[in-house]
Amino acid sequence: MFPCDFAWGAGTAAYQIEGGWQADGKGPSIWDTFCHEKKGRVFGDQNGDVSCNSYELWEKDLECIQQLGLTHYRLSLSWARLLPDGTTRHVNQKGVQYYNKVIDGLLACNVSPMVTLYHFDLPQALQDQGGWKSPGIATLFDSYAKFCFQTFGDRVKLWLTINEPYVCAKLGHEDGIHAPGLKEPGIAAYLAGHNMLRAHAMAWHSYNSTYRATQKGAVSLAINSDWLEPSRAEIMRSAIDAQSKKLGYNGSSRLPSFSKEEPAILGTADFFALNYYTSRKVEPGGGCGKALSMKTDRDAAEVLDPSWPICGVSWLAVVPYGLRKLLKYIKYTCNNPAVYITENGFSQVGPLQIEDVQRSEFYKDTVLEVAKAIQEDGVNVRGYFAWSLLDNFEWADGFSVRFGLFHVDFADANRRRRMYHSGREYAKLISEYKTLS
Ligand code: PNW
Repeated sequence: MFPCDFAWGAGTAAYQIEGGWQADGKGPSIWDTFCHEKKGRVFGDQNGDVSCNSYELWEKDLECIQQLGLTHYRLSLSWARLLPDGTTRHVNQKGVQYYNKVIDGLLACNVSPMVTLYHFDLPQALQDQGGWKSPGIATLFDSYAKFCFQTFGDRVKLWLTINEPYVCAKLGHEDGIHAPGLKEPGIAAYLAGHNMLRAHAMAWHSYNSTYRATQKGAVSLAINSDWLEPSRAEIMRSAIDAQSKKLGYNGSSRLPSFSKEEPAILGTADFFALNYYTSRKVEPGGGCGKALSMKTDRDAAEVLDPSWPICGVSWLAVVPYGLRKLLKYIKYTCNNPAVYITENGFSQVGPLQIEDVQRSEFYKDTVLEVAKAIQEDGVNVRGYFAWSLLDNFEWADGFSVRFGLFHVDFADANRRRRMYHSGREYAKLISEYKTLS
């Protein structure tokens, strides 16, 4: 049912699991600052200072990966661990050694790494110069990317430049609930998003021209998308321009155009990397009149179908069939690309349940939808990565929301990892499908 080289994976991100926030010369990132600077931003004023302590316990993570029988593991690099001030002027060799150990450890167990260069944790030194709002960030990101391709690209063949530019732009620059905590509605998120796409494209071109021939890998960026069922068409460019006109703004000063740069931006993805969690019904309306904001520009309301069960966090309605519909949509609108589902998961809140039957059912149902997308719809799905390998620091929700296939005891000095029932279920699915294919 699945191609024999299908990637069966699970994912994590540096700030969410590593800890070691000041270890061995690492520089501060915007998430260190965001958590430490002010109370009331993160559930229980928690932070990722130690988290799963994967900086020291990475071998334990390798054991978890092997217990699941994964063929692939998605991890992210901490930019500030490698380049403490964000630039290649100073390289932290201890950081390089750490990721070398992890990557070599994975390969020794026959597990292929998929590496994300940026998963929400900008070096604070670069935020101090304007961060993603500043056009110069694209060149700095490109230097960082080239450094990583040069250093790890002999062994890493699947790269993601930026994780979820939308979430980073909107939650970090419009809503202010993620680092860097900016609340500049209708302005900063578009600029940040624009610059993230420029940064991604520059890094892709660097890989394409300098590293592809020898390293033979593939580079993309991870796009999060819900499955939305629209009741009318909406184009971002024209919607923002129309709204700007109404409010007396110049549209392209809010959403910059790529016109001059377009040839350099288009086509800079070697595969489609999709993070899928949930679905929504969409109705017209939902703007807030005169206020400048993404919500007003969009003027569409997202509603939950009452028949969809909500799991853990309020935004996460469980709709496995939405993934199949979205995959089919991607096949037809994006010219049948190779697709990796780089994140998909189901969270748990409240009292710990190791026998998490509901989450086990979720993985079974979802993997079946992926199988149907491949078999019946002919979508070129190349891999599936569960989010997440471990319970970890779930951003503004701290440790109150658990996405792991393994439970992590954050009260235990050794951060004991224990497989959930859903972990066993996922391992079973992988081994069954592997024998079938
Ligand atoms: C993704 N939302 O982020 C991230 O890539 C992961 O780091 C994170 O742990 C995972 O999803 C689970 O949340 C999201 O509010 C953060 O809609 C927020 C949202 C969606 C995705």
